Amino acid sequence: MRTTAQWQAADAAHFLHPFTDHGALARQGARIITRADGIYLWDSDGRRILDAMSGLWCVNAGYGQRALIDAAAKQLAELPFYNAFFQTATPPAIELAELLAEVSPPQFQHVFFTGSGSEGNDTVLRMVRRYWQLLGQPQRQVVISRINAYHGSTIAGASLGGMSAMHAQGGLPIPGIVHIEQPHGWLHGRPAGLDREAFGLQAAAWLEHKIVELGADRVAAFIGEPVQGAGGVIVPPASYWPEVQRICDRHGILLVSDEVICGFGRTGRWFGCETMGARPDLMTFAKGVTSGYVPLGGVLVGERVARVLIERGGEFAHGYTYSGHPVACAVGAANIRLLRELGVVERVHADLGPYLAEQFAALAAHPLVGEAQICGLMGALQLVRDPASGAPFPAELEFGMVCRSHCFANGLVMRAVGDRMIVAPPLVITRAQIDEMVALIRRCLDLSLDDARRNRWLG
Ligand code: PXG
Repeated sequence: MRTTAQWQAADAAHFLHPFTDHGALARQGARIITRADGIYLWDSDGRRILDAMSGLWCVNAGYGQRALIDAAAKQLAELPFYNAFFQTATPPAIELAELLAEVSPPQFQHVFFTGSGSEGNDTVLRMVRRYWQLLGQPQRQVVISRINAYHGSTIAGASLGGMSAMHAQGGLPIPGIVHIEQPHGWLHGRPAGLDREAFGLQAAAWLEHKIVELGADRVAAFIGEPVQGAGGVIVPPASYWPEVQRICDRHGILLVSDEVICGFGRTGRWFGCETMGARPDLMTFAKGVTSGYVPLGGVLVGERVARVLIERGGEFAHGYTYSGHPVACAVGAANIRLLRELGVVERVHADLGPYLAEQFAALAAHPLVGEAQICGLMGALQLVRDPASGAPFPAELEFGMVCRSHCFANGLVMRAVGDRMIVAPPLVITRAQIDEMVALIRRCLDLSLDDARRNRWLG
């Protein structure tokens, strides 16, 4: 086995990482993760780390699940690959399609498989435009999305997403994609005189304004994450999604729920749209479908769209080599069965989610925390200079990164999105492990507060 320094040198010499400043990486050296079990990781120096991010929001069933490992090994030995083109199928892809229809809301009976969430959203863009073309309304091309949304990193995914730093690198978004503001009350300064639910209705109305401005007959679909994940776990007011649904219905526009993070139990239901009270026509999924053990994504296609594609569509000229990959689908099927057997989704809903919410409510009293939000087992702490006024730290301090460094040093993985500290632990976490996680978070907040005091950064 190589030493950590040897791994780091080889890494810096050859491996271009995603979303990484390679100058900084080469100077500091990558953290090398070598194994995992349950909710814990171990690095190449043998240090144990509590993975409060489920890898990258995906290891819903936790690490080391025998059922998933065995499903992959068995399928690799039996049939490691065959495609789903040219009127062919493999048993794992059929079984997973069947299981997905069972666990998703009743309008979903069909699935299109991809290799990732980004590819899933490319499929969404192709599919919604094809749908309207088949209905004789080819001018319905525009997809409305939201600022700060994350829908992936392919050309279509990054265009649908609302990340300005991504748009700035490479002339995005592509034509036909427009963005409205997100339902982020904190960012919008909790508009004076509006309570949370009234703000949710106002934020939904921004969608209707955009539809009217564009002309409804040009709009194909609206896409959104039930809870914006990579954008900082922005939990919308309860009034938001039902109102978005009404607006889409009123204008005949397709509603797409990007469930790549929220799917497979994260919010305490199988899909985030169920928690949020929406009835989408399409759902993008990835990550939690296999608990991240192997790459797999796809689009659940509601009957409104599926019937048109199947009955009037002829050939949909779209697909990927790995659409319905048998090993990925075998792991996906084993994962859904395991989540069911363990009753994971129900436990997040009835026990773990409310328990984490209680703990986060207590953290909200910490002198650095301006806002604490939880939905199921995803949560955010907004760090501020002054909780009373909500005054933020100056952006150039990158205070979230200060806190994140303390997390790393103390054996905890949290994500920093600006000054929002994020958790999304594996759904198999126990109450005792939530206590351990929250104690670590509190310690890291205290250490960050010491830094802020020492450097006179507080308001
Ligand atoms: N939609 C959503 C809602 C996502 O969160 C994708 C699509 C794209 O999936 P793939 O499988 O193509 O990556 C995602 C991915 C972060 C982070 O830092 C989040 C994601 C990916 C990478 C980093 O929070 N989400």
